[in-house]
Amino acid sequence: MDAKDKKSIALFLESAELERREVTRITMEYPDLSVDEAYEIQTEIVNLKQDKGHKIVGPKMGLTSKAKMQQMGVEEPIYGYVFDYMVVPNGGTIVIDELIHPKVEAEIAFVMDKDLEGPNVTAEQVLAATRFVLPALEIIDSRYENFKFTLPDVIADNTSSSRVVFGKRLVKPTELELDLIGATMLFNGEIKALGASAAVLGHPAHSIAMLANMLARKGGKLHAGEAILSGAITEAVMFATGDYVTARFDGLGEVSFVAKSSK
Ligand code: OOG
Ligand code: MG
Repeated sequence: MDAKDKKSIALFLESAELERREVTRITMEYPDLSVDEAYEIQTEIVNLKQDKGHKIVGPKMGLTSKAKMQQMGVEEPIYGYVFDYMVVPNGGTIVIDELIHPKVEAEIAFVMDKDLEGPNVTAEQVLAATRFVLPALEIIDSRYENFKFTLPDVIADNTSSSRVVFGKRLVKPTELELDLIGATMLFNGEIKALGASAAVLGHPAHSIAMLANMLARKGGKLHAGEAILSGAITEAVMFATGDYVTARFDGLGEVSFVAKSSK
């Protein structure tokens, strides 16, 4: 696969996002697509978005729990990027017809005080470099038919990044047992999913350390001030117009949105 192919796949996936269209997964046409090539396609998508003036809010980790890896039929965590136009204010509206077949999951986000560069970054170093953690709801929306993909497919598709809602409570990581945070996700007051933060690679700081180390392979790093999603604590659940979605986290408060149709 040459650079031109990677650019055209990036355009194909980005237009699927912007036109809210599900598409056949790219490994149907390119069955030998490697993980490295998939990250190069992802980089092309990041370039396309930056060329349009969109800013990176932060990188995100995905597929960090056994449950998630099983749910999606893949074997290793992945990373992608969240952009400014994806952020919805806490309590705000997700316009459902802007999206294809969105799902929501509860996560803990980290904001770094200092840049952090791998390799060999540890969870302890992450905690020492963290300004605060905050609760989040991530809305993922695979551009692929039926939300079905292989590992290279989902990496190329910027790890299904679509929307994110951050909570308001900012807490120093040392004030919490960050691996023992219980979270519930409710739709219209009814529990739809629940979990504990240890689901995220044993400890969410471990996920952030792994991210720093994965980025280092490409000369990248975590930047001070970025809001970084550490990966889903709960399973991802489909929602529909009219749903009022809330996640409640032990020690971190709540975060919510309402799903509406533009019509
Ligand atoms: C990929 C994104 C997964 C997470 O937290 O696990 C993710 C997907 O499942 O579509 O964001
Ligand atoms: Mg996620």
